[in-house]
Amino acid sequence: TKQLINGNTCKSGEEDENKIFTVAVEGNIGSGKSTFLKYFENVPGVEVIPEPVSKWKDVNGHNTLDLMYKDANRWSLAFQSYVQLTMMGVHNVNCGSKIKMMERSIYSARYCFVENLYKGGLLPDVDYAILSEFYDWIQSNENTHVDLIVYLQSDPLICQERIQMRNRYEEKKVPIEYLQSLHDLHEDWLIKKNSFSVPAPVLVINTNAGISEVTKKFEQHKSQILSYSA
Ligand code: DGT
Repeated sequence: TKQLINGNTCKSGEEDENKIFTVAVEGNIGSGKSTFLKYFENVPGVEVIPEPVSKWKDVNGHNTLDLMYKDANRWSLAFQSYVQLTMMGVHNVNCGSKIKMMERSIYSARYCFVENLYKGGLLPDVDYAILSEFYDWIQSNENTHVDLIVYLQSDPLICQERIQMRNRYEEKKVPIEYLQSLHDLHEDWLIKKNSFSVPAPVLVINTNAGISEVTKKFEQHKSQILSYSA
């Protein structure tokens, strides 16, 4: 067994690593990634690896997610360095299942979140340069291969409503401008394809509707997603 970044363990070694089909689920905050992953958690042959948010909230007793939201200027470099480290860990997990589904990836951390902080003036030039060099090193030396990106596309106003409803205290003050800008960065990257390289084919699922309709859409896309890995 292998220790996962989220504290769970999973089998490794018996399956040929190359046969694992990796799906990265991308989308804005509140776009429905957790609902998507919850749906696929019970599908045979799929291993879901959640985003390491719980680690970000407890780095030796420090809640770095909260620190970042409270004072991004001060804490973005520390937070994004840790996100990059933990995401690299998730990319490296080699599960016994045929399909590995991960929430976000090292790509969206760099292309959407780091970029957003930098463009918003919350990440100084030098911190941006360090994170970028660290990211480039990982790309050259580590395996962060992804076979498919599922992009959950959602209106930023709807994301905001969902964030308000779930009421995570760290996210209480996330402004609509932040969500709009993150949305635009996802769209530039995955739809317009005019910003950063896209590491895998993209399947777009619109998640503006309510939970039951969105779950139906996930159901409809299930066989398509499973067939990609066949
Ligand atoms: P969902 O299920 O689509 O509503 O997704 P969430 O909100 O459970 O998950 P996600 O990935 O959108 O984000 C969890 C929190 O962590 C959220 O407050 C945004 C934040 N976050 C995730 N990745 C990064 C990152 O690389 N940088 C920054 N600054 N924040 C991040």
